[in-house]
Amino acid sequence: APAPEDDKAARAWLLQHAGTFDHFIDGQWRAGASGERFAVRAPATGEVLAEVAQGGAADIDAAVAAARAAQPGWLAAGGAHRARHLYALARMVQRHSRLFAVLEALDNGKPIRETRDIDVPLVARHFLHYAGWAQLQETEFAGWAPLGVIGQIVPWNFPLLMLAWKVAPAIALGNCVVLKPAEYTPLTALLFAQLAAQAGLPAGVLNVVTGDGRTGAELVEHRDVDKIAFTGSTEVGRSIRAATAGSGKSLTLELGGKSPFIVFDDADLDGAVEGVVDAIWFNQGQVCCAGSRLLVQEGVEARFVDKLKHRMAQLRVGPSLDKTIDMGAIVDPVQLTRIEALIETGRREGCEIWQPHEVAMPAAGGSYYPPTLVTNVAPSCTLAQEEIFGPVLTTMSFRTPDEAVALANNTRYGLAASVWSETIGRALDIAPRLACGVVWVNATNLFDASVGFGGYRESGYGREGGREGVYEYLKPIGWGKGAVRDAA
Ligand code: TXE
Repeated sequence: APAPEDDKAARAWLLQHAGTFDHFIDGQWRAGASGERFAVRAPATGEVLAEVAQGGAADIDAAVAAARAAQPGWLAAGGAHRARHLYALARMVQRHSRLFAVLEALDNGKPIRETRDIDVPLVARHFLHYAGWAQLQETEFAGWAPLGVIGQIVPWNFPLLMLAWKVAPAIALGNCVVLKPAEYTPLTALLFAQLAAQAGLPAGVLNVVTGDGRTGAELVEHRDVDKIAFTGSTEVGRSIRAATAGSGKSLTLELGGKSPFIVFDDADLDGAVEGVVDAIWFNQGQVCCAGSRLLVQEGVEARFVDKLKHRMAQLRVGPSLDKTIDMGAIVDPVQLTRIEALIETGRREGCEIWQPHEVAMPAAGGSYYPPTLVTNVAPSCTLAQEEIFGPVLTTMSFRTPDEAVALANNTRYGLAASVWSETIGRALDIAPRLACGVVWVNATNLFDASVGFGGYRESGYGREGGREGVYEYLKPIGWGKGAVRDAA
């Protein structure tokens, strides 16, 4: 087996800071006003990686002031100038891709193969994509102006990628940002901010304030923030919506999901099995659009479930820097407990829980959960309705396409869906009937910076990526010549 990924560079960066991190405000490290810090752990082992500042109102205030002060100059410099900075950020990520990939894997617990091959390349891709839009700003968006200061709150499942989804369009279009990373995984955002400053990004354009939900709430409530962009739980999304109502702040919410994975009897079953692996065991199922509800057409259900169980038995669970693993650790013991509690509820409600005994769990220390298949699921039971956000797949069967659509739409969420059939007409017929923002046909988890991503219903609203993502960071101001510049 190949040796585990070398973590020397990531360890050296942590050591440079003596494992202790301040906020990154106005182009420099700034000690938190309260002096309070919290520990950030590696989910694979439980080891403390760093102590990070717990931000409060004074820190948020300083960061918002820095963003406000920087914004007019950042806008006035023009789209072509901002594009050069975004290209430089993309190159910076590419140059340090190994360091980012290892640090992300350490901090989040996900497999190094995922951070190396998916997260980090997509981060660079987002900055490249929005550099293009920055260059077009004055010609394509003459009647539009940036919003100003943007508060961005991101989750822990794709810490660096969610930073890119939010920061790239915001700063490309002349806004300045205060970013609040998730408390479990703040390290790659701090590294990004530091390297961005070294790559010449002007002070104040991107500020990072670390902390937990209280820090996020301070950012949401700050009077001088023009927009909040949030990705996280539906529950917190709801509280942010209430807190911003009537404040004049713009808001986009990317929240939870319970996405269906629909397999028709004429599907390429082996291909669909690989699709399921990607849909629910990628990032241990901690994915907002995870295909967590398998719906299989009756005639092939038994055969499909057999194939799937066989494949599940081959999955490898292990520490994040092991290059041979398919699944890493759950981000935090709190999340692990949530998953275990939901499974217990499922058992009580009569669901059957299956876990392959062939899959060995790593020795104690980290937070691991095995790949899990749930059968005998009633459409109304907890495991069919609640987002589990773990490596747990529920299965149900359907007879007709209409029944598949009804089952698929029978949740309060509406983020994504995946449809598998060799009859393309059938797949394309049901795709628009699925109440969700993204539908993949004979594929799953395809993301690109050029395509808008987002949900309906309790999965939130607004789109990230592509042209739709541009409009999330602009406001219409009329069509006068030079309107963008006048708005500054
Ligand atoms: O999310 P939170 P948690 C879902 C998933 C998961 C559950 C709980 O089901 O099991 O949420 O995860 C910040 N004002 N998703 O508790 O709390 C917080 O500090 C402002 C789905 O970790 O929503 C972090 O930066 N901000 C999801 C971010 O919100 C607040 C990804 C997300 O944390 C805040 C993550 C407040 N009052 C969890 N409270 C997805 N859709 O991808 C917390 N935060």
